[in-house]
Amino acid sequence: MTTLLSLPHSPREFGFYLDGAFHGGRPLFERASPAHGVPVSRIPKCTVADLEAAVVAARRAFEDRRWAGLPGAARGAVLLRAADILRRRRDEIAYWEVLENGKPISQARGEIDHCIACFEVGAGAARLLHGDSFNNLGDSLFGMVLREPVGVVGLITPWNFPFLILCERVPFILASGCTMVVKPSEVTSATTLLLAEVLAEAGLPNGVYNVITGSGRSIGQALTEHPDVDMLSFTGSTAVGRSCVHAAADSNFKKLGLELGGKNPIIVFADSDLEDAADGAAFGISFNTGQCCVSSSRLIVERSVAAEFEALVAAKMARIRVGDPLDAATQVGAITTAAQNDTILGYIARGTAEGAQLLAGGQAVDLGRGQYIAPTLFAGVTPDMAIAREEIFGPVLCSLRFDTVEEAIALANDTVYGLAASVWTKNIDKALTVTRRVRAGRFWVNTIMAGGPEMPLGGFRQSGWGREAGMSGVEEYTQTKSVHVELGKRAHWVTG
Ligand code: TXE
Repeated sequence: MTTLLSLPHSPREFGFYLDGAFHGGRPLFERASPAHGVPVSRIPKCTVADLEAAVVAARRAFEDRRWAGLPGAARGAVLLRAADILRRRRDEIAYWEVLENGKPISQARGEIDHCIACFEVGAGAARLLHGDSFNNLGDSLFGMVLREPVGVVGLITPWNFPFLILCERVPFILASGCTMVVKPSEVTSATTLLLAEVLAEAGLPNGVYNVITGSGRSIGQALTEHPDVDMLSFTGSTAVGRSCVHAAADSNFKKLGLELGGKNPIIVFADSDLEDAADGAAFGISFNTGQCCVSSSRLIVERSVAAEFEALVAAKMARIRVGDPLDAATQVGAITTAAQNDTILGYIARGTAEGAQLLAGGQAVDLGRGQYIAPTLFAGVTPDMAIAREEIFGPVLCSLRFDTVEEAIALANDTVYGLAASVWTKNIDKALTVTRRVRAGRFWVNTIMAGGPEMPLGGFRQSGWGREAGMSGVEEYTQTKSVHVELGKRAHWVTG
C-alpha cells in the first residue's frame, strides 16, 4: 500500500534570516512545484544591501568570539541538539524538499537522515579538531601548529540536493568556529530557511548562520566578490565555479572550496555479478533523476558481455517507478527546473542525431502535470560524442565498450572531470588497479552512491577544489598557524 501526501492549500511565504531574526518586506519570487505545477513557496528577492548587512552580522559574530571562543564541546552540543531537532522535524523538511525540488518523498526522508548524521559527525569533529606540535626542533625551540577558523564563510548551494549539500557543509563550518552567509538556489530556498529555525532552537548564537535569498547573478555574484568574506564554498556549475575563481582573485583572494560537475564512469568487467552491476548502473543514473554531481553517467563495459549487460540495464530501467514524488512508492520524481528539462531532452535528441542507439527511455513521461523524463540508456556511444563528454545532469546513461583493463582506465580518464567512479569485478587485481589509476575523488567498488559523512567528499581536476565532510571537511574551514617558542635564552645576532 502506498501513501500520497497532499499539496499545501496555498503557497507559504518565507522570510530571509539575518542576525538571528527572520525579515520580510522584499519582493517575492514564487516557486511552483516542478512535479505539480502549483505554487508552493514565496521567497524574498533580497537586495545587495541585505547581503551587506548579513556579512556585517557574520563578521561581528566572528570577531567577538561568541562562537569561535566556545570550547569545541559546547559547539558540538549545539550541533547534537540540532540533530535531535532535525530528527523531530524530518518529515516536514523532507516534504518541503519534495515540493521545491521534485524528488521522491522516500528519498528525501533518507536524505534528512543523512543530514542528521552530518550534524552528529560535525559535533564529534568540533570536539576532536586539533593542531599539531613539533618536539623535534632542538632543545631550545618548541613548535606548535594551531588550527584557527578561517572567518566569515560564504556558502552558495544548488537546487539538486538543497538540504543535503547544505548539511554536508554547515555542521563542519560550525564545528570549525566560522560564521557564515548562505545563498541557496533561488528555486529551492525553503529548507535552507527552515534550518535557521532548527539552529536557533538548538542554541546557535545570533549572527553565526545567516541566509540571504535571491538570484545567483545579483546576490551570489556579490557574495563571491565581497572583500570581507574570507572563504567561499560553492557547489554548482563549472561555469559559475570559474567565475568564483575570477571574483576571488579580483576581490580579496578569498579561500575557495568548489564542488562542480562530473561525468562519472561506471566500469563493469565481464567477471562481475552482472545482475548486481546492472542494478547499480540503473540506480547510479536514475537516482535524483540523474541530477546528481556523482551520477554514474558513462557506462564502460567489457565488450564480451556488453550486449547482454546493456539489455539487463534497459530491462531494469523500464521497471523503475517514475511518478508523483509525494507518492511513497515513487522512485524517480520530477526534473527540478524547466531549463534543466529542456537541457536533458536536448541531449537525448543530440545522442540520437549523433548515431547512438536508444535502448531505454528517451522521452518525457506525461503524468498530466509537471515535468518527468524516463530513465534512458544509449548504446553504441563513442568517446567523441557530446553525450559522452558533457554533463547532462539527467537520467541519461551512455554505454561505451572496452577490451582491456588499460582501455577501461583510459576511457574512464577521458574527461575533464574527476568527481566519482565505480568499478564492478570479482577480481581484486582489476578492482584495485582501476581504483588506483582512475582519477576521481570518490570511488565505489562493487557498489555505488554508498557512504556517510565520516568520509571526505570532493573532486579531482575540473570537478573542484577542497574536501567536505569528515575531519577533512572541518579542517577545510580552518587555517594553520605555526608557532615557534624559544625555551631558555636565545643566541644573540648582534654580537659586535
Ligand atoms: O547552476 P548554477 P544551474 C550543473 C549541471 C546543471 C548546470 C546548470 O550540469 O545542468 O550546472 O545548473 C548560484 N555567482 N550543476 O544553472 O547557475 C545559483 O543561484 C554566484 C552541477 O542551476 O551554477 C545557485 O545558488 N552564484 C551541480 C548556484 O549558483 C551564482 C549542481 C548553482 O547554480 C551565479 C547544480 C553567479 N554568477 C548544477 N550564478 C553539482 N555540482 O552538484 C548562479 N549562481
